[in-house]
Amino acid sequence: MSSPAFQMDEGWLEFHPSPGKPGFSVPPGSVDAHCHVFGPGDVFPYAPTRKYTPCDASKEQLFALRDHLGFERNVIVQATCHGADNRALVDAIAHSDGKARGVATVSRDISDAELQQLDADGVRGVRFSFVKRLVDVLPHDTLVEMADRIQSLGWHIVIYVESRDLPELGEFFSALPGTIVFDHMARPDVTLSVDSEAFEQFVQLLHDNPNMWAKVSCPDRLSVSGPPAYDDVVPFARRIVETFPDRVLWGTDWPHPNLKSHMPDDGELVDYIPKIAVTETLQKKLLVDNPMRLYWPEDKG
Ligand code: 0GY
Repeated sequence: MSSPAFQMDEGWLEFHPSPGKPGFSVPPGSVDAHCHVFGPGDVFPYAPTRKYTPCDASKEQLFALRDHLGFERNVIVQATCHGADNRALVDAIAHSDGKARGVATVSRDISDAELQQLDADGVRGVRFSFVKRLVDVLPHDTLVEMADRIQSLGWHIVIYVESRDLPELGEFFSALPGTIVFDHMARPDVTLSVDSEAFEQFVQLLHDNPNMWAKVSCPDRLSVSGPPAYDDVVPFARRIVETFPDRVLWGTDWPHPNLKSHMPDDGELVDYIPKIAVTETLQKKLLVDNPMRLYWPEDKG
């Protein structure tokens, strides 16, 4: 559904209305470390510069999904349809009873006082998209400047980029200070082999830069073989989880913006987790220890 103020894009796929209960029980304290809220547009308007108009996807619906899937916390990531207006994100965190943290998008002219306010609001990182269909201008200069400015806050950087652009951008990312997290394993082409040069390059980038992390999220976005198994993505995610067990995060990506082929059942996405993190130790690192270290360091025993 969209608000009266905004008409969602024609052909927009809405999130699953009644996801199944996962067969896999996530460990206690699990964090869904990549999800979004959209609007509602009549309360938190979508950005004039947006590249898509989604259906509304509220904080209440997100928190209901969290509980249904057995997660305890969310990391809400600012979606490009809200531009650098983080009000919907901040509002969701404020109503989460401390169970949500956020990754914001900021413009270059943000003041130090505004950054500090976002920190007080529960933001712990800034996101930059290098995916050309989602942004007008690639954010090189802002990213360099912001990377320095956020160090004193202890924040990290989230980068959304596609693997085909990594050869050009890898060196640039390697020069950035602090923790860098890549969304969706930098979107590998899963029709290539897991040992292909393209994926090797991503593995090497993480290997060479111990400050770099990866989200092993979004099989639904990367898969060609499709749901519910997403078998073609498994070797890629599994390799990253097993090679860098202390630097991986997982998230539902609810409400799944811009999907074209199908809308995943979020319960089935949870059932994908034990295929990529095959031991209890790996599952706990992926779902609890790593996100807690990055987003709730004060709560880590
Ligand atoms: C995602 C993926 C997408 C969109 C966004 O912020 C966004 O608009 O992230 C996408 O279209 O691939 O991570 O949710």
